Amino acid sequence: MSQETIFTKIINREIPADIIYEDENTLAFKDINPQAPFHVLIIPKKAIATINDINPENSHLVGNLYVVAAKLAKQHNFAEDGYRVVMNCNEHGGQTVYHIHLHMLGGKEMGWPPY
Ligand code: IU
Repeated sequence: MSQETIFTKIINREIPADIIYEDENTLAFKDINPQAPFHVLIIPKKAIATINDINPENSHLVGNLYVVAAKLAKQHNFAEDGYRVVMNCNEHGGQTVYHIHLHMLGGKEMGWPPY
């Protein structure tokens, strides 16, 4: 199931976002409520609602999110220091927007566990 969310509007430039990366399948933009000095959301342009909707046909789109994360980390010079990527799923995971997105957080040392 794929429903239109606010992220579809960002992809279609119907609402503004601070977009820092785009290619044919993927978009990355700054989170409006950053939890780290660098906090971006990396999303597939094709809407996939949750991790539960990933399958062999669309999994390459999810793999691309990690390719972009690695690229951005190098570009922004914190690949070696490290960073965190997180994808929340449904209510217990803390998901609020039902278009999968990889949170990428960098520029500071993260704590663990994340709660
Ligand atoms: P979550 O994993 O679904 O909880 O993350 C949703 C994120 O989307 C959250 O960090 C919000 O700050 C962020 N966000 C955004 O960047 N721009 C928006 O217009 C909306 C949410 I709505």
